[in-house]
Amino acid sequence: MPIATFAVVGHPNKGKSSIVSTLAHDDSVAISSQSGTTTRSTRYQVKTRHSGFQLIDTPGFQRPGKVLRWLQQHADSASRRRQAVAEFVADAGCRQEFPEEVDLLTPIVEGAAILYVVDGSRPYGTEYELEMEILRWTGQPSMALINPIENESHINDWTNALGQFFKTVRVFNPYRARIEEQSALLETFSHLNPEWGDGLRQAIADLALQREQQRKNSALILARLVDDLCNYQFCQKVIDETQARTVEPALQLQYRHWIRMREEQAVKELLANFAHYQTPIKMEDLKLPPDLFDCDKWYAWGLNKKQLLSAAALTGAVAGAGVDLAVAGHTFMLGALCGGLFGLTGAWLGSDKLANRRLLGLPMGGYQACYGPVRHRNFPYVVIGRFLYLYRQISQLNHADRQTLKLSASDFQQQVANLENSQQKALHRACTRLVKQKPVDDLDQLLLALFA
Ligand SMILES: Nc1nc2c(ncn2[C@@H]2O[C@H](COP(=O)(O)OP(=O)(O)OP(=O)(O)O)[C@@H](O)[C@H]2O)c(=O)[nH]1
Ligand SMILES: [Mg+2]
Repeated sequence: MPIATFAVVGHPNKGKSSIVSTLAHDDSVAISSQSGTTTRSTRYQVKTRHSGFQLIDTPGFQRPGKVLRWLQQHADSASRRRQAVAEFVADAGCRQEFPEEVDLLTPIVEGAAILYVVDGSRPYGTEYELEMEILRWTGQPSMALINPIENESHINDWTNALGQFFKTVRVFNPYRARIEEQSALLETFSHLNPEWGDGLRQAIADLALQREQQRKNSALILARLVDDLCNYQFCQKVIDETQARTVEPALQLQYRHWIRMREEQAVKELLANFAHYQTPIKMEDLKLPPDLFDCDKWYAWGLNKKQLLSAAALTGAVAGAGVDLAVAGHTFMLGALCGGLFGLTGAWLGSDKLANRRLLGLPMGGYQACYGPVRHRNFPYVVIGRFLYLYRQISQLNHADRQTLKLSASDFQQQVANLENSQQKALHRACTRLVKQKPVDDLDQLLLALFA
């Protein structure tokens, strides 16, 4: 099957590389506000399961007027124009004098279709007609893309002008276009050359399946994360209880360090799952309220108090589920949820009510002092809530958009509330098992419902 190939061309600094980056899902494409960032044509292969296509990022036109004059001198009739462009790119003198134009026209002469990119936030001007005229001389299939870089003020003018040169004109914002809009654009490309139609349609179908696979992978990454975090404990051999007390701060530090690292690792896996390899994201930079150890603010990320209570009731974890929730929430249940669950070895618990600390006798003599695992009922929900939040940001992040992720409050609680009753129940049952360090079968399948 012939591989569909598209050369993305236009004026410098109009978002050509941005469009390539987003459509190829490739964040290695160089993008910058500096005009002339792309200096050589670069081919990006998009490989899908059964098909694929190619996008060629190109340098912008630099001297279209002079190039058009050269072409006009080498073609005395319309039938010679295509040949004149081929001569232009093969000419050593032209390569010297017009390196950008030779570079950008070469893939087109070799058979690529043309995607001509303009900025819809800047006014139309006749200077662009020189470029469009040169492109028309190549005789290759073509369409125009209006990228509204800052706003959409001049889209109408552009649409009218571009319609004179291109049969198809589309508005496409590489920073904002959602995955459905990207697929719709690829669908438009499939009409440019009938020979490419089947291959491109197959690629579009493959990409949809890939998206679904990414969703499943995300649920799997989360399942491993929440399972690991809920089971983790850090232990050290000690001689007696006095020594255990001295090492406790160190144990706690190690414990927290590992938990943080593990969460960061999951975020990296999530980024890689969506082919974001360069996105600079550090958990400290996220400023997510709260951090994983801020028990008081957990209700913002996990479930709120009322939901936690009804979760407990749903799974039969609380005796007397008929207790008035409002009253319970303010009085004894709060104690039960935020502190009481840790009550194993009173002397060890003191101020920090987050995790277990234990001193276990060892068969060979001496003791083992352990920190963790977290027993707070809300802990798995908090882990899940934070991860889902990041999932939403990352799965919708276009590869051209290199800004830091923008963060706002999570609506995890709403998401849980929207689940079907049976799903809620299964989730609550799983979380109850997790905080008791019991294994949960098919945890990823169960979590998948939250990745809608
Ligand atoms: N906000 C926003 N910025 C955009 C968009 N498209 C491009 N830009 C910005 O416009 C500038 C140029 O983008 P590039 O994709 O590098 O443009 P180019 O046409 O490849 O530029 P050259 O390689 O220099 O010819 C960069 O600063 C981009 O961040 C967009 O849709 N939205
Ligand atoms: Mg570029």
